[in-house]
This record gives sequence, C-alpha cells and structure tokens, in this order.
Amino acid sequence: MIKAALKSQAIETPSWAYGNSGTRFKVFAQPGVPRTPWEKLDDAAQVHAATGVAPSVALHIPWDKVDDYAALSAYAKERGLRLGAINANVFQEDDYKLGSVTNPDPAVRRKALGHLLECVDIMDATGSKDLKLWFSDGTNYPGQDDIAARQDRLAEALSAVYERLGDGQRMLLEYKLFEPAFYTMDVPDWGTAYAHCLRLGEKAQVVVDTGHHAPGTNIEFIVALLLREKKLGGFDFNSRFYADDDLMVGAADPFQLFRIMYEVVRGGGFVPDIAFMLDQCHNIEAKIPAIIRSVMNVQEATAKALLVDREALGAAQASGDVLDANAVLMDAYNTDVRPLLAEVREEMGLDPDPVAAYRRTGWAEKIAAERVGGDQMGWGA
Ligand code: LRH
Ligand code: MN
Ligand code: MN
Repeated sequence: MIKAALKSQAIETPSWAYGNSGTRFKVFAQPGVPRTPWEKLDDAAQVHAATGVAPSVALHIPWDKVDDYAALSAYAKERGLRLGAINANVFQEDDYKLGSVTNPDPAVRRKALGHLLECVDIMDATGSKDLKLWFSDGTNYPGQDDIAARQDRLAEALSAVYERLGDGQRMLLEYKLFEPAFYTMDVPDWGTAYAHCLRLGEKAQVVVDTGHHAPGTNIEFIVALLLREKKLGGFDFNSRFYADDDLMVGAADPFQLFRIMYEVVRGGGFVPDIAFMLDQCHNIEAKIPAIIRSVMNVQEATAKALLVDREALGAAQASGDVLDANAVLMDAYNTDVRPLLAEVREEMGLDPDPVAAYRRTGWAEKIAAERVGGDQMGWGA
C-alpha cells in the first residue's frame, strides 16, 4: 500500500533548474548545461530514468519559447516525458516596471493579458493541464498606487484568462510575500490567492511555493486548510534559510517537508490533482544530481508521511493524549525510510541509488564535451 503510493507519485521538474542560474551578484556557468529547451528535456529524461518518478517538466515562457510546441511535446514523449505546467512570465520586460496585469496603464495590462492568453494557446499545443501564474506585481512605497484598485485589475485579468481555459485545464495562482516589490505584493499570501480563486471557480486553485512565506510561517496549516477547501492545486517545492532561496527541497528543513507531506496524505491529496513541482535553482551544485537528490528528498518525506500510524494517532488525539499523539508523528519522522525506498526502486527496475546510477551513465561527461555555451534561466545575469 505504502509502496504502491510511492511508486505512483509524480514529481515535476522545472526546465529552469537545468540551466545556469545565480544571484544578482554572479551566475557561475557550469559545463554542459542545456542550450535549448530540447536539451533541457534530454537532461530531465536522465532524472526520470534514475528516479522513475519525474515524468513531467514544467516550462517557463518565454525562457522555453520554441516555434513548434507540439513538436516539443512529441520530443518529450519520445523520451518518456510529458510537458507539465506552463509558467507565465510577465516580470522581465521594461513595460512591467509598475506591474503587469495590475499596472495603472491599460495598454500594459492588455499586453500582459495577451501573454497569459498565449500561454493557454501553448497549453493547447503541449497538452499541459496547468497554467501557473506568478505575478511580480506590487508597489515599493506607500501611496505609490491604489492597493484595492490593483486588486480589481488583477481580478479582471484573472477572469479573462479563466474564461479562456479549456476542459481539463486549470489555473494555479502562486503567492509570494515580497520581492521584487517591497511594500505591497499584489498576491502576497494564500488568503489573497484563495479569495481570487474562490471567485473564479473550481478550475482556479492555489499553488504553495514553500519559499514564499515569512520566516516561521506554519505552511502545513495552509496546506491543510487549502486541501479542506479543495483549493490546493500544487506545490513549488524548494527550501529556504532566509528568503526565496530556491535551494534543494528538504535540504534546509526536512521536518517541515514531512509535516507538509503528512497534511497532504491526511487530506487525501496524494492524487494526480495535486501537482508536486520543484521550483529550484542549482547555482553552485551540479544540476542533474541535485534535481535527482531533490526528487529523493520529496520521496523520503512522503514515505515518512505515509508511515504515520493514523489509527494510533487518531486514538491519541481523541483521548487528548498530547504526548502520545506527538510521539506517533515523530516515530514516523524518525524512521529511516531509505531501505524502503531502495526496495521500491528495485521493484520498479531501478538502481536503488539514483545518484550513483546517474553518475555511471557518463551523461555529465558527455554533455560537458558536446554542449558549449549553455543557456541561463533568464535572470540573475
Ligand atoms: C517566483 C517564482 C515563480 C517563478 C519562478 C521562476 O519567485 O517562484 O514560481 O515562476 O520563481
Ligand atoms: Mn515558484
Ligand atoms: Mn520563488
């Protein structure tokens, strides 16, 4: 039962994690990074081959702009992959200095909306189910713009996009506390995202990026609540020590990841409807093994969450036994699930050690020799 659940889990990797990235201080180029979206898929295929549970790749438009998206989708399919969420990007053009869909200038708003609608066209061509929307929109200074009017403009754009969604397509709205705007973000938190999604309808759901909260925020509470309201669309997994650090998921706080995954399991959300996506940048570590490692970290947290003795936990909770209830959860968390996952992998015909398996392929050496002048994710240069 636990093994079957682990075998069925699907973790989506982001195209941008394969390319060069960095901070605003420096991008350290790595040998062999992909030069095109096609090569990003080649790398993603390595991650899926090693782990068996990373069958889809999220695209970011225009970072992954190609002439023929159906061909890109077919290329993915030939490699045992599919194209996942389409991430819209309305944050990198000069026009968006004062916002995209919330910009005071209607011409800029129209341009931004045009891009979002184009992303739905791309979904039609790729067969992607999810449109992921994150807006850098916001203000830096009190009085800079009308906070409520910006919400009206946001609602108007979201509803135009929502109307355009086809059958089986969803809109995932992502929130972020701050950055790049420092006074107000227009979608700063789950409540704002939830309020917009609630008005839009059932095809609109919230995406929780684990790096997008104030320090100390109880993310698993947000997960439990959104699941209960049927408004949890998925995750952008990564980990953070300070702000939106985009480090490997499970690296900074594996216990938090476990607590989040427990709420997912508890809330019945361990189903294809919840998109488990990574949103990370590997600035100094080798990218493909780091992505493999991240997938493994999600699997470990999931295995521990599945191991929680729900019956014993329920009994302890019902009898008000605080210590026992906590102990049941901690017993699961403190279990070494690596042998279990090794068995799962062997049963799937995989090497029990995905990183070692990847290293043995010689892929890293091959791409370092063949690819010259790798791409970068689109920022931080
Ligand atoms: C914003 C964000 C969002 C973007 C991605 C590259 O900080 O989390 O999901 O699309 O980073
Ligand atoms: Mn994100
Ligand atoms: Mn982010």
